[in-house]
Amino acid sequence: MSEYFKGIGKIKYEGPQSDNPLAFKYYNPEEVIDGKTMKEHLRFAVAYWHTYQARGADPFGVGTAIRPWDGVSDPMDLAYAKVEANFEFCEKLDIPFFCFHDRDISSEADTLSETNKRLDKVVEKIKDRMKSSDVKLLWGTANLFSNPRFMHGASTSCSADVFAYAAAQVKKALEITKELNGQNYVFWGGREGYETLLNTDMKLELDNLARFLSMAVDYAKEIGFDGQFLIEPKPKEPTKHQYDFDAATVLGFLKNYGLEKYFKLNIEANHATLAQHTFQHELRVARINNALGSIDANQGDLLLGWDTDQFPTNIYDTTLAMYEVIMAGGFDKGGLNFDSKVRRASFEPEDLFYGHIAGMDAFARGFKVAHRLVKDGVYEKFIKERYSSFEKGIGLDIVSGKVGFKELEAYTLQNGEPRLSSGRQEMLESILNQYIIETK
Ligand code: XLS
Ligand code: NI
Ligand code: NI
Repeated sequence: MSEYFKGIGKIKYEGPQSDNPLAFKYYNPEEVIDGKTMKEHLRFAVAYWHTYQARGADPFGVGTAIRPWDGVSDPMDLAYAKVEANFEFCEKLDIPFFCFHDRDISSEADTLSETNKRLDKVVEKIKDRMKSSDVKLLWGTANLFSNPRFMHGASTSCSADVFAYAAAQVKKALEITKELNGQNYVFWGGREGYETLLNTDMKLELDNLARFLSMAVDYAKEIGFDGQFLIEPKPKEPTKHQYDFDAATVLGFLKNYGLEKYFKLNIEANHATLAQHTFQHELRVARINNALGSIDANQGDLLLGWDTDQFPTNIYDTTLAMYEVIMAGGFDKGGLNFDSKVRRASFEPEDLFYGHIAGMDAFARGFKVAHRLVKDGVYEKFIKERYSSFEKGIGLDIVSGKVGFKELEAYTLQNGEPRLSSGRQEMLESILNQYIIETK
């Protein structure tokens, strides 16, 4: 077996004092917190598409990346090389999971049946490599957006043949995800939306999207796939308007079609930014609806209107994200998938390591700060007190449904002007800073 990332050994935890850029400063995979190791709490995953497929191309220039598998031209040899590289990469970084689209692990051939044969061979190779490794599949998905046949969408295409093609592709993607013991299956509707309503039957498209998802639920039952289904909201890009706009929209859609018990959400930080929400907002919406499934860990740029998919380094964001995860009871089948890519000018293989180290340390640190905030009840105590008027008297009558407008008018006529207390936002923000700076 050849080594792909030569000259880079296993990345070790050396602590915050270390000046070795190829070491973890905060992510100590073996450190036990509340009975579980950090590795178990954070459940990091490598995104196949950004790490092994992307080459740094943008609309103004070709790829810049230098990769250890450059020069391998046969599509199967290239696919096998990337499988080897993936396991080596995850093992060197102590990352327990990876995620892929069907077309990341092997490229399309001339026909669907040839494509599926290629896929089977690569899946065999992955299965084989899994025997000697602890690295697992966090989730699989199908790429229903790159091929030109999906120009009008996949399950929301105007063409029934494209709908059928997409169904065939997801059927196979579900089978291989099951075969590889994937913990989840993700639906990200990149082209499930519209460019203009002038040519769009929105009602039919939404109904078809729901039909497609219920076919997936049925087929998963049929083959005994017990992974969690996840929908990944995104408001736009590549399509002008995407139906899975944000967490609240997706939850409303699922309820509308009676699908809510089969799906949870995969929340991506940069998609929250594009929907003009904070990452914390999207996670909170998911959490209070018992639908926080998994996270695509990256960060966007507030000055840019597209998915920059940068490695997450903002400790405030990672802290508040992990706060929501901890309050949701931690990850069950989900995890933190680095849907993140190195910048175009970070073109060397070792930049892939720096990117992941940066993201893992940022989330490890955020997790520790969030853990202290939750343990000390900093915000929960304040919030409980802030809403305490609903625990007694007229407030209790309101929440227990005992009173209506008439009773509330009578109460108010007698009670007079409400007495309020401060929201203390600045004080709470200052405490957040203190925890971020002081947490060891
Ligand atoms: C694109 C999405 C995509 C999904 C998987 O913006 O984030 O990468 O995570 O299809
Ligand atoms: Ni994503
Ligand atoms: Ni994205």
